Amino acid sequence: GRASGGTPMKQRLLVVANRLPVSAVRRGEDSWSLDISAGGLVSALLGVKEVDAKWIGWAGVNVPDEKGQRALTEALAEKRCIPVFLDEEIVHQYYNGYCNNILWPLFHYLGLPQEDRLATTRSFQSQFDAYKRANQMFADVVNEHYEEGDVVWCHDYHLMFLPKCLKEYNSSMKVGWFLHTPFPSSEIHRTLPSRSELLRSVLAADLVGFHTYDYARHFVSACTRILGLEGTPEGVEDQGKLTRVAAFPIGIDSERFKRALELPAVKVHIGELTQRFAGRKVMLGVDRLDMIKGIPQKILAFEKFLEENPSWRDKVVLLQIAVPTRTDVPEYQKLTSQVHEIVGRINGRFGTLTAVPIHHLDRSLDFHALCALYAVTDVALVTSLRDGMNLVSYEFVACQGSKKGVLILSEFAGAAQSLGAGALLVNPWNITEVANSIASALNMPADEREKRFRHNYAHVTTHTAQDWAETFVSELNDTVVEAQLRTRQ
Ligand code: ADQ
Repeated sequence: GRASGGTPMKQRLLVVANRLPVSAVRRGEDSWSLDISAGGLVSALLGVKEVDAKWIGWAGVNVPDEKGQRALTEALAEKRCIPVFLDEEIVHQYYNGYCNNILWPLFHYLGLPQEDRLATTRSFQSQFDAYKRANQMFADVVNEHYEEGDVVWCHDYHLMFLPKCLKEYNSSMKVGWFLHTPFPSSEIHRTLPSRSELLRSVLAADLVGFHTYDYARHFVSACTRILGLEGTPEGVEDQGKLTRVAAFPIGIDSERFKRALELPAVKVHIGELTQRFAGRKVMLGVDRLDMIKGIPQKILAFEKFLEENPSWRDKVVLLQIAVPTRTDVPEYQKLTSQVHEIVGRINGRFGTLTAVPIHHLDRSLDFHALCALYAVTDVALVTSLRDGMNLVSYEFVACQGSKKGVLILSEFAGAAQSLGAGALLVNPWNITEVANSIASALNMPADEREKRFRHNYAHVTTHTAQDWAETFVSELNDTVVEAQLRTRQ
């Protein structure tokens, strides 16, 4: 469209995700302080010049009173954010329950919850009902703010029911859905009691996107085998209606990392770290503390490496930075103590009075500290058991301009498809293989490191988050136009 002045109007994009990219803290009855988190998705969309993006999602806080809701809505409006208010009960059932306890483990091949089967199957239905109710609440807010011509981009496994709700409101709405996790083999998806309803709802979208071609293929197989629909090279067809399915591998804003490394404060920090670990090679792990990241397996592999390579014991250090997430879920608490126990045992076994082999931190680092750490690292260890993409591997590569360190990467991370030729790929379940890869990485000659780095660096700097967002949005526009042409024929 065009504004009255004749200047082209930007297309409006409504980005719908479970969480808004802000953290909100209540300061008084009607005052809020907001902190925008500059995560990947935010910087990706800031970079897309042709669209005017607004965010719709949950602010992560319970606001039971109307006055507080009004004040938060106003404060968020300045940040181009629109809140969806979810009460505690629905957060418990929808977010902690259906999303994090059922879909997240299932999509990462960890299966459905096994303990207390009866209780699980009984609560399963109520959790799925809450999931649908929550998705409907997101749809209500989208519908309220939707204007003709807007593009609506739904994100992730929290909102698989959303495309259907949106199309029920308005069948001409342009709706895209993107999954940030893997989509598992259809044999895994088949075990989900609500398997068909979720697939049908996602198929209501015009465009469905995944990180890799394999995930897209799994999704199409699930639709053909479970729903009996027809898979075509373009996507999935249901009675003449095509849902386009494709791979859109995400990237990072690599320039932001390069710029950070030029800052005086970051350079000082790099100098300090270099001095602190002088004479030792630095190995690094940065993960959310989640089962899927394979943190215990990684640390056990490092132990095996120390065991078999005594000459390396005082020449290498592993820094494992693990941000706690979902801390109210018992499984995550168990994982934390398990990791602490293993780290303690290994430090007791191989530490000396002046040095320990593993530094484990249970917290997140600010962006500049993270960049400095990436820059001084000799070997990064990404050993996810499953991971949609894994951006840590990209961020590490973006910061290695001078060091040209080695990336050890799980073959079960989506990033293995893009960085596989430059990384040392491993099966994270095979502790011996990972230990051997650590030895190869530490002993790798400079020319081979350089060659591998060049490959990865070229990829990370040319496949950015901005390209990803632009490609998805323009493909969504094209898909809708093609569909209109087809129906007119
Ligand atoms: P995540 O599972 O969160 O994302 P990842 O892609 O690695 O995994 O992104 C994590 C982000 O958090 C990175 O930007 C990283 O810098 C940051 N981070 C992690 N630990 C940190 C720490 N200790 N301190 C500071 N920052 C930390 C999901 C999917 C992925 C997919 C992304 C994007 O699980 O597979 O790549 O979405 O689609």
